[in-house]
Amino acid sequence: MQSRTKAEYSDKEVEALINKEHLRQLLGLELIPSENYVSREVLNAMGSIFTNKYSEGYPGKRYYGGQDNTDAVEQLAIDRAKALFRADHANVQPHSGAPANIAVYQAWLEPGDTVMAMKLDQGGHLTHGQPITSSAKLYNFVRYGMKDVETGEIDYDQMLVVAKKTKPKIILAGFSGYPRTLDYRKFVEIGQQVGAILMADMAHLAGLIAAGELENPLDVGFHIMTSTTHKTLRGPRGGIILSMGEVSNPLKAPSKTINNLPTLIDREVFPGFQGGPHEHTIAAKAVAFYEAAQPEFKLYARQVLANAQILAQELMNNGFKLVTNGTDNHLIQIDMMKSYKIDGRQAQEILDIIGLSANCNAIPNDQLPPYRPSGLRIGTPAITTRGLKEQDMAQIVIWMKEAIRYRNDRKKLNILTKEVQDFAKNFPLPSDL
Ligand code: DSN
Repeated sequence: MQSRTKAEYSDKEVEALINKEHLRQLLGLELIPSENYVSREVLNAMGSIFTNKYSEGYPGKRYYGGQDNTDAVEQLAIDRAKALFRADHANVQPHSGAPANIAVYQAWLEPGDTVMAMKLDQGGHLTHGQPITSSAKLYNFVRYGMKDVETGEIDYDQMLVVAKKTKPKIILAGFSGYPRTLDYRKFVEIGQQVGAILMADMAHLAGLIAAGELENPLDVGFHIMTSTTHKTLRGPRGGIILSMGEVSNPLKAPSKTINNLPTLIDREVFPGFQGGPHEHTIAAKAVAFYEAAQPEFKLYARQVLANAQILAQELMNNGFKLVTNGTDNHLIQIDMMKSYKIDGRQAQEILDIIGLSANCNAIPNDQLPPYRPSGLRIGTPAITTRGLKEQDMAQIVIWMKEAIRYRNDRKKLNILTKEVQDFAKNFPLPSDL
């Protein structure tokens, strides 16, 4: 298929690589749960001439001239994000999820303060205090985790015990690898008992929350929600910070109160942590927020969840051992060692050969190292955008199983690759439509 967004470049090397990547995306199926395919409108806004403009500051309070249009587009993104997530304030400038999380930590914490976050092998993200990160060097991270790895239920009693002992300033709900539902109300209760603010990192779930298919932590007492904009939300690569409280002039330092969180965060994003915002990305975020508010997006989110249910069931029917034995959201963690006695990286590489893209991931109590862990993480946001439905999930599992079984048989892998390509071609990339 010819790409509608295909451009001619005098730089033939870059042109060739873009075309090859287009073909890889078109002929394969994206199962990485943090990835998605954007619309042509999002892609065009990203490639718009807003990229030419510097706009340090916030709408109406910039340090450079010529800001009529950047002000308007950023304000549009802010207003749409607030409406979508029922937040008092939105900062749409973070370049991605990691800067968004760091800006929140810096807005509220002093060096040495404690943050309570999910155990990293149970789904917590790098920016939730992985020892090698800058945040872990500045702040003290303590952990909560599952009571039972077979169900994924969080041990809230133990969480309260640890919170009372360690007095965290922030309790963080969120993950990049946990397939179950968090009880946000229990987080709020614990936070209230120990005087912590409640922060949700909803990078993975934001689109499903925007669509009203999953609960919004801000509706039940959370103070802050960070997210990337490119996962289930299906926007450009970027970040946002939503918060509750009063919005005041970011040029004046406010006192450190919960009510002032929006302003504390604004000041920490700029000038605290970032310089010029990327207004072309902010324009694309505005488009994505518009798209996420449409009725079709609700149907999309529903289908993501329905596909994940069937995919999980098909995997289990075919001998794959899933962490927590299923999923409540869009992502699935497979224990590849228990399933087929290969590690997650081997599985990822085998699937890559036939055009199924997945990623290896640590699983609870993993005995293997992070670069070669036992788990394989897959999910349904991207394939659902391509148009795959419940009836297609069984076929994906058959390809996965066959690829693993015939991993040393090049001829068989070639046949599987052709099958995946012939199938995938029927589901164009949305930016090609
Ligand atoms: N890299 C993202 C993910 O795959 O979940 C998290 O930032």
